[in-house]
Amino acid sequence: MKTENKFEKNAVDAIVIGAGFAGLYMLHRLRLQGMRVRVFEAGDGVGGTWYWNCYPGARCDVESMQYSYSFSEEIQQAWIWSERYPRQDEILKYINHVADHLDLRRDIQFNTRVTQGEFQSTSNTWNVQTSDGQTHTARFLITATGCLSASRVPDVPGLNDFKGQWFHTGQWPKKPVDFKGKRVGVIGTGSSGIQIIPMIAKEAKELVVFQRTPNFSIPAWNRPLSIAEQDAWKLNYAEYRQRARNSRSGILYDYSTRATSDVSNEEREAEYERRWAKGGANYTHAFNDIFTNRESNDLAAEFVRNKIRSIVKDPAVADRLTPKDHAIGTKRICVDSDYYKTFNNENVKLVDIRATPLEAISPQGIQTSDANYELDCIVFATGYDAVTGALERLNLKGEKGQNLKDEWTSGPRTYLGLMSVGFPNLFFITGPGSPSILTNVVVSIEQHVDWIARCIQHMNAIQKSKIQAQAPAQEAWVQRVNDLAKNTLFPASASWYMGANVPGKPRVFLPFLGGLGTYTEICEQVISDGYRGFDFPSSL
Ligand code: N01
Repeated sequence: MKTENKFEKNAVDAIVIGAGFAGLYMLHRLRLQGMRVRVFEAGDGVGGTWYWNCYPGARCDVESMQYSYSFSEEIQQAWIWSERYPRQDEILKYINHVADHLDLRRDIQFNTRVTQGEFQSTSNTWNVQTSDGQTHTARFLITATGCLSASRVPDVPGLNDFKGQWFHTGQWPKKPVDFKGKRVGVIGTGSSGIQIIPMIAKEAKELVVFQRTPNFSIPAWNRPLSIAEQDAWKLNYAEYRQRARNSRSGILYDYSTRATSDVSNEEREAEYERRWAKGGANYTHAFNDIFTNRESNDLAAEFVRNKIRSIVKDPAVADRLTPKDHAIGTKRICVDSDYYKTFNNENVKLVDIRATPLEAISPQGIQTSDANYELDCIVFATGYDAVTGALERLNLKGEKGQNLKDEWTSGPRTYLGLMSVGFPNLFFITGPGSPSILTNVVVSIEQHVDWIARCIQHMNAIQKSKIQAQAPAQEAWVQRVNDLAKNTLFPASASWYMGANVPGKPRVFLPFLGGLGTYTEICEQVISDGYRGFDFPSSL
C-alpha cells in the first residue's frame, strides 16, 4: 500500500519558519482562512524557545495566568497552571497540548532547518531550501524564529580540547544532566545564568561562576497557584487580556504615574520595599521616570544594591555581585529564586572575569589571567545574537538577489518590524522595530499574527499577489524607533537590546520602545488607512 507523504506537494500558500508560540498560532490562523501552510521546525518537537531551553531552573518571568494564548476561550479556560511563574516543562506541556488540540502537527515538518530562501520576481513567490535537500515554494514566507533563539558560545580558545562535558543553556540536552559530585563552571550571569546557578549549586560538589558583568535581579517569590486564584482570574479573563493588549508591555504591571521626585524619601523607600516584597520585574515601574532620569534610576538601583549587600554575607563577594556599570532595567532585569543567597554556599565561588579575564579553556578546565580552575562540566549561559541573529542566519535573498544580512549591516531596517524593503511577501513575527522582547511576547505574537493574517486575507480579497514595504515609510519607522530609544537611558548600556553582546554587531536599539498598546494602535491605523506604507503592485 502506498503511504501518502503529507508533504508530497512542495507548493503551498505560506511557509512558516519555526513551531514555537508564533509559528503554531500563525499556522492555525492561516488554516482558518483556508490556506495551505507548511511549518519547518529544526527541533523534533513544538515549543521553540521552550523546547530548547530545558536547563534546570528554566522558568518564565511573566506570570502563568498571563503567559499563554488568548485566542481560544476554550483553551484558556481549560488549562490549569501549577505555580505563579510557569516552569519550562509546564509551558512545553501547554504548547504540546495546544498543538494536539488544534491538530497542528500534520502541517509541521520537524528536524528540518530552512537553509536559504529566494524571492522569485517572475512569480511573486518564495523558493525555500531546507536541510533535507528539498526546495519548496510559497506565496508568503513568514518567520516565527524567535528573538532569543540564535544562541552564542563565545569564541574562547581551547574549547574543542576540553575533556569534560559542556553545554549552552539555549541548546540544553533532552536527557537530564547529572551534576552530582561534579566540579562545574558557569559562564554568564544574565537571566539564564541567574536561574541555573542556584540549581547547579544544590547538586554540584563545586560551582565556579565566571561573571563578566553583575546584573540586577528581583526575587520571583514563586509559589503554588491555587485553583481558586485561577478560577477568579478566569472569570475576568477577557477583560484582563484586553487590558494587557492595551498596556505598554502586554503584562498587567502596576505602572506608577508618579515621578520619583513626587514623593518623600520615606514614601519612595516604602514603595521600593513593597515592590520587592511582591516580586518580579514590576519593580522597575515603581516610578514613571526610572528609564528616563538617571537620578531616579540610581535611587531604584541603590535599593537593590543594598538588598544584595544584606543577602550576601561576604562583603567582598557582595561587592563583586553588585552592578555599578549600568542603569537598572537597561539590561534586561532578571527575576530569580535564591540567586544572591546561593553565593553564601561553601561550594560556590565567584570569579570576576573583568578583573582576571578568561583566557582559554584547557583540557582540564578554565584558565583566567591568574588561575586555573579544574572542571568536569562547563555551562555557557552566554546568551544570544538577539532579535536579528535568527533572521540573518536564514540566508534570505530579496527581489534583487540581495541578502537580508548584508542589507542590515548597519542595523536592521523594517517597517513596523513586520516587513523590510526589497523583501516582498516576507513577514517577520516580532521582528526588529516592533515591541517584541520588551513585552509579554505571547501578546505581541498574537498581535502580529492577527495583523499578518488580516493583511493576507485583504490581499486575497483584492486579488493581489505581492506586498512590499515602501522605502519612505521604512525610513520614517527606523527613525522613530531610534528616536524613542534616544530619549531613554537604554542606549548607554552595553546590552543585547543594543546588540552590544555580539562582537561586530552594530549598536542599534532593536525593539520599539513606544509600548505595545501604542504600537497596536499604529498598526490598526495603518490598516484603516488602506495599508499605509505598503504597496500591492501585482495582481493575482
Ligand atoms: O543571556 P544574556 P541570557 N565571556 O545575554 C555573559 C531571556 N530569558 O541567556 O553582560 C564571558 O542576558 C554576559 O556578560 P555581559 C531574557 O530576555 C528569560 O541569560 O555581556 N561572559 C552575560 O552575563 C534574557 O535577557 C528568562 O558582560 C560572557 C551572559 O553571558 C535573554 O533571554 C530566562 C561572554 C549572557 O546574558 C537572554 O538571557 C532566560 C563572554 N565571551 C532568558 N559572552 C526568563 O523568562 C557573554 N557573556 C526568566
